[in-house]
Amino acid sequence: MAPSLRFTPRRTSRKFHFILLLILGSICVIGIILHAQKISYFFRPLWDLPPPPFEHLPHYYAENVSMDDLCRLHGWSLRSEPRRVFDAIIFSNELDLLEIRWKELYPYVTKFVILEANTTFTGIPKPLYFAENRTRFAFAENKISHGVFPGRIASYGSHEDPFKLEAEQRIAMNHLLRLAGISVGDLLLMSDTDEIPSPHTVKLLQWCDGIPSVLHLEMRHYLYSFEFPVDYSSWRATAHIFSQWTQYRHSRQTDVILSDAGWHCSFCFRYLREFVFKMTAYSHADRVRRKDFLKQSRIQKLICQGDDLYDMLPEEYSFKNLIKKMGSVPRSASAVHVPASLIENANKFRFLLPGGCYRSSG
Ligand SMILES: *[C@@H]1O[C@H](CO)[C@@H](O)[C@H](O)[C@H]1NC(C)=O
Ligand SMILES: *[C@@H]1O[C@H](CO)[C@@H](O)[C@H](O)[C@H]1NC(C)=O
Ligand SMILES: CC(=O)N[C@H]1CO[C@H](CO)[C@@H](O)[C@@H]1O
Repeated sequence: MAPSLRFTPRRTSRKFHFILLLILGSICVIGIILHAQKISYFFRPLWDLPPPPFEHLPHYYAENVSMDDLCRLHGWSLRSEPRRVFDAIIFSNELDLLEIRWKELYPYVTKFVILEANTTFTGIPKPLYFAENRTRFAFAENKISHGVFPGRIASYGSHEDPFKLEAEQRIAMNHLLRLAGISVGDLLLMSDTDEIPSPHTVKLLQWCDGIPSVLHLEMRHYLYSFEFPVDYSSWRATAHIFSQWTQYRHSRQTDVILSDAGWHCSFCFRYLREFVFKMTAYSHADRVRRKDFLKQSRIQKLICQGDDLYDMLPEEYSFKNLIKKMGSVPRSASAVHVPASLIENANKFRFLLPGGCYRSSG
């Protein structure tokens, strides 16, 4: 109230404001330095331009329509004999989906080419899950071509460049494909284990002449199981007519995509410990902050709600996807357009079907 009191601190107050600004400014700078990675990640949508849109090829299919008619509907023509098919994957730990995939594609595939590394992309040692469980895949043994990629262990505190290791694995895959006997004109499928082309799609591509030499495969995207269909956003899988210049890749390669060509089941694991492995495989143990996020009971709850594990996911998931997938995925009671090998083995794969969201810790 007293005017004299209000007056005297004026100068000191200016000085005080200046010092306060200085302190706040320094805190900001320190904060930015400490969290540079996170902040640049946050602004990634600004520098990570979206890919150009795809040209969607219509895809026709119904049971009992002849191959000749199907080829002609697509503007292609029937071959006198089918192309040989090579199915190439770089494997991590998705044993259940691998079984469904190989049972689904077995009749059409010449060689299942599978490469697995003994470290993760970030240089953490990992078991050779496929090699250790190979007897489970005896049904496909005559068609398996398996290779081990010798990874490097990153020393504590240092980080292997995941992009470099990934590039090396792709080169190893090119080599393994040649060892498996691929030749010019064969059909080569490049995808992750959990991106499963539908059998009729593979049959169409192996029986028709005139198909594009490189083609993306659009897949229905599911989360945790076939109970939670997300959308049709999966596009990374490709089919190639092999030439001497074909290189193994898992990125944008052409503008053409064949619609509704399979299933992409993300995080479709049987055991809670497999979720934890997937979530930590990309980061060093010392970088997994907020360990409580990995608690199995929390993961179980999110799975049954179709809710996103997004706050536990590794950094590779872009901001845009995070925003898009923030809501929970509505539950579906349909198990109709799903892999036949899943329905034929429904008891073994309950956890992938409607009502099967409870997982054991394993
Ligand atoms: C489909 O074809 C099979 C064998 O060619 C035949 O047994 C079956 O009756 C056909 N189904 C329909 C719906 O036409
Ligand atoms: C991976 O395999 C290579 C070659 O067999 C071996 O030299 C290396 O020690 C292995 N690394 C791990 C982490 O097991
Ligand atoms: C899912 C599964 O069968 N995993 C087995 C794979 O092989 C390892 C090592 O032999 C076993 O410990 C797992 O139980």
